[in-house]
Amino acid sequence: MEQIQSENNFDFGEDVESWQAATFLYNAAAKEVLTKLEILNDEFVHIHNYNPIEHIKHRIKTPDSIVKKLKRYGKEVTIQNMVNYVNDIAGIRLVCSFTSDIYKLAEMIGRQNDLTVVSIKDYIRSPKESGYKSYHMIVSVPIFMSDRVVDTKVEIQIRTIAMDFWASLEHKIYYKFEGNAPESISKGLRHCAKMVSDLDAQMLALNEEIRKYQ
Ligand code: 0O2
Repeated sequence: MEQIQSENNFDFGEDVESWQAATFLYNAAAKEVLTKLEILNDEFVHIHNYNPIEHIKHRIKTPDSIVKKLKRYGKEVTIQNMVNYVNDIAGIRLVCSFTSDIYKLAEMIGRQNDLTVVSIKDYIRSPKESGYKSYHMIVSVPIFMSDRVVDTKVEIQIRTIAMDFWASLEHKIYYKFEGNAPESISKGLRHCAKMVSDLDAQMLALNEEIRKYQ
């Protein structure tokens, strides 16, 4: 078998077949990481009788969204630039009940020997000005093909149900107003973000109290 290559130095070329090769890799990487996360969740249930993941969503970024992102970065729209600069082509979202689950999961993911954590953005400890909270990890996973191994990136977003609810609405509003929502709406969102943080903190405290009785 050929040596390991990273997706960045894997030659994709610039035709339809190259696009198919790239999407094949991202689909494979998403499947690989999804299976890993499901196994981690099952193991956790087996040992602790507790489910840290409420549900999992995944998607492959649409070509339209990839092009928008490359333009936002001021990059020429090429397959090689997409691979080099767009880190969230394969995206997995883990939705949990409690903030503490987020850090448990992040730690478990970080301990996996066959995944490399490329970067972390903790928008929970440092929320965005809009109020956005979520924990983002870019991991790289080796995809074993018949003649070579290619390390491929996957973005894992981890957040609570409440954070996810907020982010879905904010995402819709962001796109509706193309990033220029009226101040009353932005203010309303910041107010809701505060309520989401309070709700998460109170639910966590309640859950910890309940656990003392078990
Ligand atoms: P879409 O339309 O959801 O795909 P960088 O790593 O700094 O070059 P990037 O990739 O924007 O830039 O990193 P980041 O901040 O980790 O964001 C990755 C994704 O997280 C975004 O992808 C969004 O899906 C989500 N996200 C980030 N910030 C916000 C936010 O303020 N509100 C909401 N609702 N989602 C957010 P895209 O490609 O920007 O968007």
